[in-house]
Amino acid sequence: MALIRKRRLTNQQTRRIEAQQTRRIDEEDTGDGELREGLIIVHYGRQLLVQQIDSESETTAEALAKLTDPTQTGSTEKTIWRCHTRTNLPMLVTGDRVRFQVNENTELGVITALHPRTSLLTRPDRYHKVKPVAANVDLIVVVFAALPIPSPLLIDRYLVACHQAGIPALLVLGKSDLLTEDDELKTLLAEYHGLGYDTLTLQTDGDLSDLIAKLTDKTVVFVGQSGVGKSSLINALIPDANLKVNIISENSALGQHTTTTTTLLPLPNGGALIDSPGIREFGVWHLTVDAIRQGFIEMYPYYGMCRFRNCLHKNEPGCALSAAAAEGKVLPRRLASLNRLEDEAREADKTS
Ligand SMILES: Nc1nc2c(ncn2[C@@H]2O[C@H](COP(=O)(O)OP(=O)(O)O)[C@@H](O)[C@H]2O)c(=O)[nH]1
Ligand SMILES: [Mg+2]
Ligand SMILES: [Zn+2]
Repeated sequence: MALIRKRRLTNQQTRRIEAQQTRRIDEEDTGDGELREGLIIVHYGRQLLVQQIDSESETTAEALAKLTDPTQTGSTEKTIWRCHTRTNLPMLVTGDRVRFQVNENTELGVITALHPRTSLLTRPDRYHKVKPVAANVDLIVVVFAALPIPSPLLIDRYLVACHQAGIPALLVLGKSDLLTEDDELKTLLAEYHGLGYDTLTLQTDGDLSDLIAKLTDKTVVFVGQSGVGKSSLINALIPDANLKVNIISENSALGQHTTTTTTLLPLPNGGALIDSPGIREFGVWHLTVDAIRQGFIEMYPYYGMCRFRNCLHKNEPGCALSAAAAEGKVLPRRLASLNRLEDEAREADKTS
């Protein structure tokens, strides 16, 4: 992803950016030895753990593939460093790619540069300010299941949030052992597939090879209602995932905060998983009307086609969206979702 983005820059732009970064590093040079390339694998507040990698040009998956599992005992070389960050950098998060230096005496690192991000996941903090939680994620796995009973509206919300973040979604219908022959959830999943979303049906103790194939070499997060089976799936993909998170946190003396850290773990077949309670809250907060419209991709041909500019698409005369729903060109359920989310957004704007 980083490479693709770079190619879009002109050579001149690239040189200018490199010059800026180099200058910043010269200024910040702590005199603590070589410049290293890194991947942030844990962040908790201002404390960060950085996995040293070979080069800036590698993808995160390529970089991780070369490393021995840091949680395996017997690995001799130290490759994970506890770091703090320069105050002139933006708030850094798990998944970020950085340049850093290590003080050989204290074994503490200083992050001196942040490489361009391909994506950034955010969530509101307790003061309703937007807070970054993970960077460079390239796939969001939205999990739902027969139990707890899913809300299609919630799935639509997640999809809007994925669009807003500019990250593709994979819709997973889990706990397939609970599905009946002609389960309406199968129809629901097929509808999303029909809209162009990638979908998968599975059960945690079943064949996960299709899921593994879709995650390979990507940096992914799992989102979805509590109880749908995210942790179970994560543990099936990464044996002892919880234990590994604990080991990494304890090694860094962040142990007491394990439950609130955001951690990156390598996927055994390539790629990485970023997880935290904060990430699981992704997509459930206030969305803007603009983001909501953009998140309903099948409605694009009808936006702006209604007779009245301020049409609310609730059966006003000449409403292009209502007509499309009546003619079966869009799903009435999705139009209802769109209206409901827009109402909610307008209501929130009024009260805030
Ligand atoms: N029937 C069934 N239950 C599952 C499956 N996967 C997980 N569960 C159960 O669903 C419950 C919630 O799972 P958990 O992984 O904690 O969900 P999370 O809250 O999304 O992390 C647990 O009791 C799991 O044992 C599955 O494939 N089928
Ligand atoms: Mg869980
Ligand atoms: Zn309309």
